[in-house]
Amino acid sequence: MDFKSIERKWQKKWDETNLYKFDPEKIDKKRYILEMFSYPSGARLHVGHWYNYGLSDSYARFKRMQGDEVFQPMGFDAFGLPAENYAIKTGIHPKDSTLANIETMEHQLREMGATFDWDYELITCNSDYYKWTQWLFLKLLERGLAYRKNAPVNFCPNCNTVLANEQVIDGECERCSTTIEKKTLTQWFFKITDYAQELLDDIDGLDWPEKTKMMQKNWIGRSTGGEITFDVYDSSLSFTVFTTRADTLFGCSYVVLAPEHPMVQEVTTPDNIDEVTQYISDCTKATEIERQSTEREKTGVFTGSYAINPINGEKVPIWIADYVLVTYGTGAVMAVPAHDSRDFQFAAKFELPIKRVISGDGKQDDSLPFVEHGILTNSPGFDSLTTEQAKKAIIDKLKENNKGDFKTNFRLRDWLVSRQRYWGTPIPVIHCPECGAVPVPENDLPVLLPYEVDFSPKGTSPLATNEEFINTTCPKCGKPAKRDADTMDTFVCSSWYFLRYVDNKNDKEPFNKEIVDTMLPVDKYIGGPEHACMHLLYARFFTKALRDMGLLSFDEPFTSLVHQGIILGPDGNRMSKSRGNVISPDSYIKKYGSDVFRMYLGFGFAYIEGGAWNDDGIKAVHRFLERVVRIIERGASLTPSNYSKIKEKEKDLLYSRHYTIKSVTYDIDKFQFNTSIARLMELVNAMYKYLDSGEEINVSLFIETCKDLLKLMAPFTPHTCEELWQNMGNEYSIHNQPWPEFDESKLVKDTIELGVQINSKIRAHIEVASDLDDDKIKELALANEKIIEAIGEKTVRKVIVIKGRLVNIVIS
Ligand code: ANZ
Ligand code: ZN
Repeated sequence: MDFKSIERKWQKKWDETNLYKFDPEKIDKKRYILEMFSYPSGARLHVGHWYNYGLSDSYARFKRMQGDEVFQPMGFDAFGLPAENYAIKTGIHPKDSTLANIETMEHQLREMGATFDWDYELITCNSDYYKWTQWLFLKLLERGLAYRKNAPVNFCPNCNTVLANEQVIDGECERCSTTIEKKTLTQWFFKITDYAQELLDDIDGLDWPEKTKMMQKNWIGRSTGGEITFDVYDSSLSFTVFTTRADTLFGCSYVVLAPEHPMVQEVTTPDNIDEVTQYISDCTKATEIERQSTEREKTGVFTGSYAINPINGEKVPIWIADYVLVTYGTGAVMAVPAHDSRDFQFAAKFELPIKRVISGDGKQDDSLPFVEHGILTNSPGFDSLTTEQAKKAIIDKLKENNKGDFKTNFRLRDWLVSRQRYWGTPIPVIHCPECGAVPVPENDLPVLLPYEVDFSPKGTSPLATNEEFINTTCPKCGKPAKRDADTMDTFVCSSWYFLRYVDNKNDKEPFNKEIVDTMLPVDKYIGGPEHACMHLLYARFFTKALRDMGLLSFDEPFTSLVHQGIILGPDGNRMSKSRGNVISPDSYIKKYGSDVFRMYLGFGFAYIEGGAWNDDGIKAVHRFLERVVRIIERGASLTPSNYSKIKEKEKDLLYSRHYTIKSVTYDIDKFQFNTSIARLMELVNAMYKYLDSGEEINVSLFIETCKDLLKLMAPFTPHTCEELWQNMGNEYSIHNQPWPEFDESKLVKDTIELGVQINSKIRAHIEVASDLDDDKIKELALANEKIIEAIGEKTVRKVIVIKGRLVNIVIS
């Protein structure tokens, strides 16, 4: 059979008969299956696309046959840097290149023969979508969840743009590897930190990979401790430190302010001002990650001032050091060198006192900080308390004098959403010299992204160069005003698209509440693990914020999540043009057809793991499909007979059939496509064995087995199975057939094979009736020739039967 030639025919028929249209009437059976938003890149679909979309479509097809009303939409996350960078390089407008790319991608996705319902397509760079992104921005603004502040930002001088912390890898731009600079700009933020606790609490209830849940928890980074206030000696100033180890307060031998701490100038004495100023200007380059590294050589300067330890009145020096971050806690720490590694390194370098206050039961080594919990010592009034007890007792004591309190901190920061770039959703705010930042009235949405813009990088927002766009009037006072020239981070577009899919044509609101409440949460979300901490967290935040605005009534967007693995190049490295290890699916599809290619991707890799590309198995899959074609042809040509008695041989076939149904059903559900396909291959072997046994055939049994085989294969090779199904004379469409059920009673074998071990080493196999009792089994095992020989002169001490598996004979 020419697998390639039947594809178009069936795709057309599926389209014409609306086979995969989602039917909202069957809402009680809905199953929302979603692959993470795809970026319309210029190249043709690569192996990764096929792997992600092809196999998650197989899962969707399986669920459909199980009777679910599957909702599987497709769309494009169409704004973003790559298109803009491409435009800067080639002069081709981002809109033109993006829309062209989308068209090619749509076309190729259709050729895959997937069940996407294109009526629900979304394209985020179209104004009917980004109008609602702007609307949601205004809602967040209204709720105080969007705000503007001056912030030190990561600036890439090459891309000429601000980057999120996550886009900075080892101090370099994730895209172009240029060293990042710090710059202060007024930026828009979303207040995701308001939801830190709930985002953390709800993780445990999600059916997500454990590793991803752990990463997200660490990213949110809750830490409980206390805030302690130190007065500056001989001054009216005071500052507060955050600590998770209040129990070590007696061991504090100096305090540190971050170089950016607002009090630095005030506490620095005239003698020290030059040195401090020099130090601050030197340390603007390091990233936060570098600054916190224990590997890095510690740096710092003394301010000339002292602070008072509130627990014992001791005078301790105030230092400035960049290992303390202004963005975490209070931007100041109490340093306890005896019990903290970074403080220890710092104290060693600057010869500051190291005072031990936690005893480690002799476990400590004086040349190293003791960072574990233990028993307090050198802490008058608190000695012999445990770390846990003292953390509470010391804060309680400080609380009496208003010098401390309990405090929980999160690592999570507010989400910086403004980008000084062109190709994104314009921020719907107008800046008026009189009225300040004024939201664009809802009726004036969308704020259209103008087409004619000079987007070559100049270090300022490209939109500011378009006079017509930027100049407007204030909606409040009517005087001349300017539009916000920034656009939104594209993660904003992808934080709510799963809500828009279900009601994508709504022009009155972003989505209808009743529709989202019945269609969501997404039942199965499939995508790469690289999104663990950004997209997945942002989408969860949006869902919770919109819930609190009354726009929807569930708490979490994605009930169940699966990460697919990555197909690497044949050399085991990530595929990339520069490495020259990119595998294109095109030639394979041309040669074998999309069914063979899809089934091979399912068979050749463990879906969740992925692996290096290797096409050894693709011929085997092709041969397998040809074997299937032949056996179905033979089955269809058998003349029906009256013969229907179930004989021994047929029991084997029945067993194989039901065993395959059971395994495939279980395995596809777990995204274990490779093992599912291996079981299908075994079933086909069993079918040949039966047909070629030379005995009379139970035709109706055989035909039923053929039908089940095709149904079980239909999710992987949809075109081929449709064709063969028709060739057998069955009614259109195989994809509307119910998924086969297995019969547990057929899985009980009359006879079973048991391994016979001597001293735990397998020596022989015996075939016994499956209901034989243990004594008879022992007798048979001991009567086996190989066993008699192996025992030889030795004495049998014990014979143990392990039900259904083996017999172990202990000899000595
Ligand atoms: C005294 C102390 C003694 C500390 C000790 C630790 C061990 P997590 O768990 O990450 O929340 N710290 C607080 N604010 C900081 C900042 N802005 N920059 C750098 N370090 C900061 O860590 C909390 C601990 O990190 C705090 O507890 C503080 O050092 C430090 F034996 O206070 B600790
Ligand atoms: Zn105004």
